[in-house]
Amino acid sequence: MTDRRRFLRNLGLAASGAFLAGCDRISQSESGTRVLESAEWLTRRVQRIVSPSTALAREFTEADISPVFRPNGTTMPQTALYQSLMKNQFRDYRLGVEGLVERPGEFSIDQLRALGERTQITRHDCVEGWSAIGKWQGTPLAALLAHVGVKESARYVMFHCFDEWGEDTPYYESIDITEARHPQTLLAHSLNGAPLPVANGAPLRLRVERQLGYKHAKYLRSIEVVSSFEDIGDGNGGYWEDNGYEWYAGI
Ligand SMILES: Nc1nc2c(c(=O)[nH]1)N[C@H]1C(S)=C(S)[C@@H](COP(=O)(O)O)O[C@H]1N2
Ligand SMILES: [Mo]
Repeated sequence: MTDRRRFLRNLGLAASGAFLAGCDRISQSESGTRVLESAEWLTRRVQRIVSPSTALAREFTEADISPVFRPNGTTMPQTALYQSLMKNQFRDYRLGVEGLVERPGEFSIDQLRALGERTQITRHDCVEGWSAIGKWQGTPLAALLAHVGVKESARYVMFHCFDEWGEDTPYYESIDITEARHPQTLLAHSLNGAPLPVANGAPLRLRVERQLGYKHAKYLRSIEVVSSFEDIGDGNGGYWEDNGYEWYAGI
């Protein structure tokens, strides 16, 4: 853990401790959860102050690339739609773009590539305690958002995935608009110079380099620009968030 992360964590704990000490009854109630969430929100605000929203995640060299980029979570989506796209080498794949945008639409990988391209060698950190360094190539999400035109009321970008965890529960994730426009936030189509392997999220996945692995949604089906994610899934902004993980997973 870096000193900065430790500092932020302590600050988060101190803040929630201060709230809870004075509000024992609230901590037992439903609004107690909200107090804890506000501490997480505070951590994010402080992290933004300590490291500005434009700070880049560290980038590495070709020599640092891990021989194997370990796949994790879903490695082969079982849904009929995904299976049929895969049989055709994803030639019919289109990313849906919807929600609070001026020009919603569907984009092939080639259309996305025409909007812009970035390559970056970064380290992926999973909460389960492993890391891997890989070279990612893709379209900056900022370029796609500029192309479709984001409406004033937009606050978050949701990522809807092809794979399901349990019946009718697709994996999903979300980030805020600032993170979405960060230069290293990519819709990646390639890993280490080759099209994404299925195990790592083919044909398109998110890279959001300043956050933990579970934020990097694989198997992207569509993205949706929203003002709130209260009504999506269980309302916590992501599949793992609905199962207790933090929404802001800064490294
Ligand atoms: N759609 C989808 N995205 C996902 C997951 C998943 O199961 N499904 N797992 C997450 C987790 S916990 C991690 S660590 C990374 C793993 O990416 P990798 O398979 O390329 O290593 O993907 C993330 N994105
Ligand atoms: Mo992970």
